[in-house]
Amino acid sequence: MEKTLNLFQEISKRLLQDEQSHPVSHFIPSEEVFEKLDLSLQETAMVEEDFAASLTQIVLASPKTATRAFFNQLFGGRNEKAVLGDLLAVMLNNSMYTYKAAGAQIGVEKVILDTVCKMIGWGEHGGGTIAPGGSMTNFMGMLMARDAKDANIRKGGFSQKMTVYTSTESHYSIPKNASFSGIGRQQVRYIPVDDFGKMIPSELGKAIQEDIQQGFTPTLVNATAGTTVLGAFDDIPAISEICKKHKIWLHVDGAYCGSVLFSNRYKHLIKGVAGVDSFSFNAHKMIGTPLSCSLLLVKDKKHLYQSFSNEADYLYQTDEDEFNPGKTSLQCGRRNDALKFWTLWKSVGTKGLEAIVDKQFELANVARKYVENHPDYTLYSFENSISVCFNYKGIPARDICTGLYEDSELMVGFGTFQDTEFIRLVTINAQNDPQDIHNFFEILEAFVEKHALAPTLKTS
Ligand code: ABU
Repeated sequence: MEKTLNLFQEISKRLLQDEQSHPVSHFIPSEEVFEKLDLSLQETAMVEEDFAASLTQIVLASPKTATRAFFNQLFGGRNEKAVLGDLLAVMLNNSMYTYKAAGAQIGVEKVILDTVCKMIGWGEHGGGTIAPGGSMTNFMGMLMARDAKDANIRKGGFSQKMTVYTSTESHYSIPKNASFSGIGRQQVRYIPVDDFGKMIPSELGKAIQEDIQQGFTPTLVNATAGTTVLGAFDDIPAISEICKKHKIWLHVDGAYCGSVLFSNRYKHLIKGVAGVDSFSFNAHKMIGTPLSCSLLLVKDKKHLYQSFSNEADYLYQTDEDEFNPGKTSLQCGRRNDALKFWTLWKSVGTKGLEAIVDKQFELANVARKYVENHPDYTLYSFENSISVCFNYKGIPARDICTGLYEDSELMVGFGTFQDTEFIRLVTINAQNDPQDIHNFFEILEAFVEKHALAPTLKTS
């Protein structure tokens, strides 16, 4: 093992050096990946040096998500202490279903979940679990909503047509989950949003009324805390009032920006979260742990047991349910996604997590100001968001983003709102500084000039 750990260290050091000189890996077209890299598997063992060379080559050729040039998705950067926790979780290889198999690690996860529940404002009934991503925590929220509405579904299947409500700007996992849950994609109602990308509560109320009149059973409203494109926050108190009136489960998908919970300055964006039924956020997004670390919190943990528990004599052999979280998870074997969050939280404290969240808004303000102050840019996003959406000189966003990627200059993506496509700069890497944001614009502008990209969009 020692030799292998040395190899790990060697390759990691090479990666860190390479990130300095090449913050974006050399672009390899997908149709050439098997030609350019030694990915094939063979019958016989490899000579150790050849193995090390192959592995190093693949590592250095992979997209670099921790550098100052990665603004492509809703994660980025590399937090040392969180990486340490994740590496140790791999070394330990506990499965998080029983105390017997994971011991102290179950305690680690419980402390995180209990502390977050307290921060939300939930009492002793609050609870949660950690799942492999926001789509999965949204799915679990949907299943709990379904079973809370009709407990017989677990045994007898559906006896009524249930409906789900979510905004047109919400995550694409909602229709997928409606199909997995048996509710059905056709029973998802897409509620229109206002000019800021937030669900319009009055439209939600109307849609629910219409469904009731037509004999449907409204079952779940999914509100979003940080929509994927604009980073908008739905109005939780207004939506909550409607849900209470109609006795509908309210889940808040905070995968992207629910971590504002840690910030005294920005937690007003999820005001009212204590009154919802379930809430999820991804610590691998704003908090900056390695992928994945998606928390699902529920106001009353009895719903987790109702929807996900099953007896299994061969598995649950010691300890109370509370210490056997296999009874509240979707899967059986579950990797330890808690330790990386704990090592980060333990090392920097809750104040440190707050600083991480606040920094991202600070960087977004830098980017937004830059866009506002330069006449060649048009801004499409709003304050209180870490997605800064813009176009430059009327040039199609996809031309710039794809060109920057293929030229190995920057990683940034594009999105659409109200029929306009734009570049979406995500300032989620709290290790960046304002200068990195200015560099981003400098590189983009130089790229446009070098390639003489032509405008085809109307500028406003
Ligand atoms: N949940 C991942 C969203 C990916 C993106 O919008 O970049």
